[in-house]
Amino acid sequence: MNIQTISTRPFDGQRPGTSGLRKKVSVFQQADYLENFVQALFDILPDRAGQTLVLGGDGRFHNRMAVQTILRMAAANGFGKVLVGQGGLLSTPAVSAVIRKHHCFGGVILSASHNPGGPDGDFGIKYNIANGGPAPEKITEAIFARTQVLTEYRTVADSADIDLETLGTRRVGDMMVEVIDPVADYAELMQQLFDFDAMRAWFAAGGRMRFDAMNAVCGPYARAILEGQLGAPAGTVANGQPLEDFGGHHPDPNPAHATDLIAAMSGPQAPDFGAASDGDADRNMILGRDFVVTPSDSLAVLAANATRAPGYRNGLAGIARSMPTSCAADAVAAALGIPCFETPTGWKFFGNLLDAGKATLCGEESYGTGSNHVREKDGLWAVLFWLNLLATTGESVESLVRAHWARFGRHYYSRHDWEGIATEQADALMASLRAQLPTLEGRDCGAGLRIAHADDFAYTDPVDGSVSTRQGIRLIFENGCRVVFRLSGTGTEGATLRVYLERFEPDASRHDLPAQQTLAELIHIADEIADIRGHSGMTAPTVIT
Ligand code: VG1
Ligand code: CO
Repeated sequence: MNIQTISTRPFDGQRPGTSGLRKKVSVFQQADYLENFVQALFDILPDRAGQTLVLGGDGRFHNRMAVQTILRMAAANGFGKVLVGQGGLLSTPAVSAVIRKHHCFGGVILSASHNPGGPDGDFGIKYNIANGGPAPEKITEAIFARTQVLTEYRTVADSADIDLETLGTRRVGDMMVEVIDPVADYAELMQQLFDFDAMRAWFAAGGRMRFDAMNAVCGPYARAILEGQLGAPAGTVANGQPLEDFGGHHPDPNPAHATDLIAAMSGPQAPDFGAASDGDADRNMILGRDFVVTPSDSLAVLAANATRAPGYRNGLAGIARSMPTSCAADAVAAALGIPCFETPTGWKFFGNLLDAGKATLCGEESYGTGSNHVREKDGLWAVLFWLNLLATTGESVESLVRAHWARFGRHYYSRHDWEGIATEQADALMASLRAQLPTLEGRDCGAGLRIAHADDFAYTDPVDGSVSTRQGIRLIFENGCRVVFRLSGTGTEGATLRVYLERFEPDASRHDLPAQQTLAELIHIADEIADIRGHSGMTAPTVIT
């Protein structure tokens, strides 16, 4: 093997955010940019010699080139073998499943998730550890530190691109590369968790579904499982072909970006069940006919009905949710007599709880739901879980959610995103909120809303004791209402302020109100305290979900 050592110099800003390093494609296209990050990663993995790595991405522009680059660097850095998805494709949850099933050392996922793709879009890279989950902060910070002092990287010279299209084994330098079916291991895992016979029967009896894969990586998975194994009619999966630019759309399954699906799910002729997933297939959106399920409610409904799915028949050890996610899951945990953990935003914080057997289901308000079957959130898993519930109860999506509200009360919830704020202005807004914290507790904001508690969320991991601070400003009101402010860690342009709003309504006669109306006072209070309009120079949020 002809190993070549190339000198390089550090790039600024190679610090992974909420979920990996995300930048504009043009940034990643700079000579040595990707190589530096990958070398920094390999450098902090001293035990890598001879190990097996998993590699794949969501198929966005630059995916194929990056796969070839990383294969050459993995060979030059002593890895023994890489399992790479056919065509360079692997969804985020599939990488997690493959790492776990084949006891691999780790995995590299090429994705910027729900961010737009194409030459003018975003690219991203993230590393997952041997448990199949996102690298914890200790590792991402070590990678970043290494990027800042790097002077050279290693690759294999004179190695042509390998064929990623045909399944089978080949070599890059002295390293084995196995091109694997990206769907097989994942589909096998789903069969162990869900009642495939009941779901097959649901379709056979005329149950109708529309799954929008948003021209992202979930298409092949959804087609193989829904249309292939469960007998859903061809065409159930819409936009099932992965495209390098996702057809020019944001592959972001929410009411703002999945407008085609929302339209298709409206009216008496609409299918019974609608769903979508994001760029790397770890997010999900759940819809009934003329009915949208919030992700926080989805987590709570799945938790309350978990024993209906074979994989969860013995019940749940606990539930974990990210801090801004609504407290709907807490109510279920209390009823089940199991713990509910509150973590910072980002799936990496669930890993220890899952590994330790403390939590079985996890969820985030950002359309992320998952369980201990892998160590990532999993879009199609959540969709199959819902389908399993529909098939085994005979209920509709709407009736399941309404029954849930009647039993546990309804947590009205919304997230307002203010995108593209100048970074200094967004930082000033957060600094001002932090400075106000001591004076906020006890403040009467009118409309029966008094702030009982205000803080900057900090988390101590109950398993390894690691502490993460400055995870979002929380205003918790005496009646349980909550407002949370935090800055996004996944964007690539300016700053995005996320404002999370929540109000609990126990009274079943008040479960049919428009969410924005119910939250209007909180929205007003949030704007007043944070002076969002003043800092951003904007008059309204850019995305409301
Ligand atoms: C967002 C979401 C967060 C999620 C993260 C990665 O992060 O809010 O809940 O874990 O994206 O999801 P942020 O920092 O922009 O708020 V994905 O599907 O992009 O891997
Ligand atoms: Co994603």
